[in-house]
Amino acid sequence: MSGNQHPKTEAGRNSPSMSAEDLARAFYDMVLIRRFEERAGQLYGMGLIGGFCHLYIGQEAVVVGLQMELKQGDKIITSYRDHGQMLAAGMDPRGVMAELTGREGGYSRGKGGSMHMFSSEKHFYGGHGIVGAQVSLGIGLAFANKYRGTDEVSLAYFGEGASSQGQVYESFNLAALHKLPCVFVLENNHYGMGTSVERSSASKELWRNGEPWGIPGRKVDGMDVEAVREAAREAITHCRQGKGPFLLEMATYRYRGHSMSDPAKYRPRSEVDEMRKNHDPIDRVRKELLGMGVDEAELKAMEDKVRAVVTDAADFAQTSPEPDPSELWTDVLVEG
Ligand SMILES: Cc1ncc(C[n+]2csc(CCOP(=O)(O)OP(=O)(O)O)c2C)c(N)n1
Ligand SMILES: [Mg+2]
Repeated sequence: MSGNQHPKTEAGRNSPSMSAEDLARAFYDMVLIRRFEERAGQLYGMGLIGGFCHLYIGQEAVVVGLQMELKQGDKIITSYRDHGQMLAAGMDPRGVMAELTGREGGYSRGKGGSMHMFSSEKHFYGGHGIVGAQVSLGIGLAFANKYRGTDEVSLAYFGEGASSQGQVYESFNLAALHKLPCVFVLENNHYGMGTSVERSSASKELWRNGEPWGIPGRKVDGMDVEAVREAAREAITHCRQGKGPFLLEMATYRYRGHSMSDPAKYRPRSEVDEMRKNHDPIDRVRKELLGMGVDEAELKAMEDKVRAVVTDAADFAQTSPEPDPSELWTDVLVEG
């Protein structure tokens, strides 16, 4: 298994492996997700966002590193913890934020909310609230790639909690049987709601969960965007070459609660603080860029730009009108 051939991945890679230009791009994209999510949290607190809302803060390096290896036409599908994927795919922060506030300018015209947004233009297929369901849909997307004779790949993101769902294994079987170009991205943030992975999974090496079907796997430090990108290259190349699926276990961490209501009693505050202080993916890249001689002012300029983008998105999300009541009758039925 290729996981055994990469003993360095969890312990750390030879750094830096990206150019300053690429690192700066990753920095910008991660800061955008972080600030967007912080603002969404504020709007939620102000009562402007209703329903479920799951923030991606802490996990930014996973999606940004993977996205850097994708090309036009590659497809992405994920769970309800989906804002980071949307922004990394290049969806408009205005449309995403306005969907959160339930406004007309949102991606689903205010009718889907946090968990139900799509963009066929950016090949983003949601946003799914049923734990594990997106994995089966993800291999469907991969099947379409193959059926159409393209070399496009599909990324199916899911959590370590979802990784114990039966349909994930059915998907592994079909994907391996038909050699579907699907990268299974298992985001191990160590908790499924309030249950730690130690308490929910008998398998302790999740990257090996595809072994019975011959699916190669690799464990990756998901707090390190460069390590993520390196692993993404290997997995995506494997899929593009028609060799079938690949499983990446991303060791990551969410700083905030599972959703906006979370008792936070299942882990000590010190554990969260330790991750924030010593393993933050944005701090890591900031240090690397400064070490490469990039000016502090350049980083500040990028952060200012992000702030402006997020403020603009939040303003739009509060001024875009609420959907007209007649919208209740649109997009609910597709006539055959
Ligand atoms: C089929 C199904 N079972 C249970 C739930 C309730 N539920 C919502 S999120 C969640 C935890 C999933 O954890 P994980 O897969 O680790 O993803 P994370 O939230 O950490 O990103 C559960 C059990 C659900 N939405 N769907
Ligand atoms: Mg989890």
